[in-house]
Amino acid sequence: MRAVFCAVVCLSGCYAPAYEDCQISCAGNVCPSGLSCVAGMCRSGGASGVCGQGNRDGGVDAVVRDGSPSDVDGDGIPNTSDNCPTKSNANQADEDNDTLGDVCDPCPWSGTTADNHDSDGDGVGDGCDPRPNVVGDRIVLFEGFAGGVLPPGAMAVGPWMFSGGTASTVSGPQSTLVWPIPITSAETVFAHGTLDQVTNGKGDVEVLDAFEVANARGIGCSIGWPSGAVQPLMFLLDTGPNVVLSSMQMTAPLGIQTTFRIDRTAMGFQCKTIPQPNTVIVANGPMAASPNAGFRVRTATAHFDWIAVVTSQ
Ligand SMILES: [Ca+2]
Ligand SMILES: [Ca+2]
Ligand SMILES: [Ca+2]
Repeated sequence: MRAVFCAVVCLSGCYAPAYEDCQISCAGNVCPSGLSCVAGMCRSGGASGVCGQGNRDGGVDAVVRDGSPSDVDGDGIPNTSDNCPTKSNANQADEDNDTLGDVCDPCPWSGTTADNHDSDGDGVGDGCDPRPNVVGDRIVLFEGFAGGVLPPGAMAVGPWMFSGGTASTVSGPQSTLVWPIPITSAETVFAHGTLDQVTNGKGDVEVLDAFEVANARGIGCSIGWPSGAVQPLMFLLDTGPNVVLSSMQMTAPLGIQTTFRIDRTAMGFQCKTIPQPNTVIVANGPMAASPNAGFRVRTATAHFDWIAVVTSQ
């Protein structure tokens, strides 16, 4: 009797997943980064069973995992040294070096205490939450390129290289690297990258949102020298017809690490780049039926450190 009691205490006390496995359905096989579609639900590694049956972890997921008690997420890293003990992350990637692995970090690209604090309790830390006082946001993609290869789920066109925690591409007509994202009422794309060189004075780097792979149409939040531009610009581009929707002059951005942010609500897009011109430009653009987010580089050499997508329900 005592043995049974101890076993129950250990299971309920040792197993407290930060992520529930029966909360997100995966219509279209699209799941947040780090999760995979199993039997219609997005689940972290090691999860099995039917939603709504059993209660091993005491949460609403009620899915039994395959891992042993000493490695509950089954990723090969013992609980005691796993930077995400209840989410499978064999590579232990930790972009911001705050000791929380990317897949369970409430703010994976900034490790300050204030940025990790989650004021509205929706699982997204204030520093990464586009709406830190409105519940309902979710990180559906975070990729820090720790794997050294094309990340799972990403689609690449052109010469991309992955090493040292970056994705880079060399001068060519254009290179794209995109990930499918769920269709929601609004989303925010964050990315960190650098335009290193352009070819013959022309070239740009874009962070894409609402991008359709089939016809290469979407919105680009871009910096550089688009065709015909004399001065460097930060601009919002409709990538299909290659039309600049809104723009602002900036000083030459070559070699400057830049944080990009695109906010979409319905068909309205806002673009901001930091450190410069550090202003918001807005435009209406196309809304994709099968949206992707990612990067595009045209006649330039560039590298990226990470990308994230946060959706709002
Ligand atoms: Ca883990
Ligand atoms: Ca972290
Ligand atoms: Ca939040």
